Amino acid sequence: MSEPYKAGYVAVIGRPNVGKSTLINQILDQKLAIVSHKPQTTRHQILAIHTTEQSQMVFIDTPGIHNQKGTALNKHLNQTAQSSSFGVDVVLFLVEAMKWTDEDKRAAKIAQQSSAKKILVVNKVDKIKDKSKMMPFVGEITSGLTFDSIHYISALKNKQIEPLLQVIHDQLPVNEPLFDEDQVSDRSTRFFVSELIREQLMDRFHQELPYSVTVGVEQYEVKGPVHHIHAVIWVERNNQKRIIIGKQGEAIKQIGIKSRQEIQDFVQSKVNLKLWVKVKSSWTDDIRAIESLGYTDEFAD
Ligand SMILES: Nc1nc2c(ncn2[C@@H]2O[C@H](COP(=O)(O)OP(=O)(O)OP(=O)(O)O)[C@@H](O)[C@H]2O)c(=O)[nH]1
Ligand SMILES: [Mg+2]
Repeated sequence: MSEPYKAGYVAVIGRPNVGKSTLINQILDQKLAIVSHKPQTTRHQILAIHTTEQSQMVFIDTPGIHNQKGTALNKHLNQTAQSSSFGVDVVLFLVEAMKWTDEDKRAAKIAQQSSAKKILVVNKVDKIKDKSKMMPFVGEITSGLTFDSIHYISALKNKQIEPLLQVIHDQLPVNEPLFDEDQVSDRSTRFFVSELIREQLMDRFHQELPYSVTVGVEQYEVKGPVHHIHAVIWVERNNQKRIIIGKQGEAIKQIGIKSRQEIQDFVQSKVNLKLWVKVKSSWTDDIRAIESLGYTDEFAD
């Protein structure tokens, strides 16, 4: 007799930069969640749906849990991460091998409050030469905490992911699939396009630009084999706009080229991308900004 089908929600939580999004992309074998070396890359909760013959795992990628106070955005990020650990079947609590910070402790506390099955996932083990140090490390961080199992993986190098998936499978309830089997996310293509552009911005300007930079897709048209996309990069000040545009538009040009490549990979079609940079507070110069800064990266082979 075949095993009954299983399906459920799996929240992936941990402090910024531990590799949550990298792990989810690796499991789905698709770049759904943007990744960067800078903490607090993920800003939105994203569902990533992994469907096989045996089960459907609905992963929830969350913003890293952090200790920074202040802005509404920061508070919102923590709340998003926290709320996603409730009402799920499994919590994957990610830590980085040999690193245990106050932010990890905070995230651990949130993980522990969930009534779900809890799996401790020690990521980035590829960075550790002397693996014998790992046992005492895990002993230290788990004191006072309870986990249903512990796994050592390298999300980046795709190591030990299969055994982890097996354990997640074991913990899921017997259930019909929750989503269509060909659906990979709850987010629209527009959303992913804006995220891929934001990833390029984070990559290039991680020192200069604040987290408040956002990207909006204003127009998305599929004409024949080509996707025509207009997107706006929103900044708060004119000097930020100047940075993104760069000398003679060189910076925005590079952002456009790289973003277009990423978007083409994602939509599996040719893309014609137009980018604009706009300052949120000065609506008045928008029209002129559009005209003077409009940049077309013509699709080339
Ligand atoms: N060496 C190594 N690096 C990794 C591994 N997993 C992730 N990284 C790197 O760690 C950095 C952060 O990865 P992300 O997946 O963006 O981390 P995150 O937990 O989603 O971060 P936030 O979205 O900011 O909370 C990136 O530079 C990844 O390439 C791993 O297994 N080994
Ligand atoms: Mg992330």
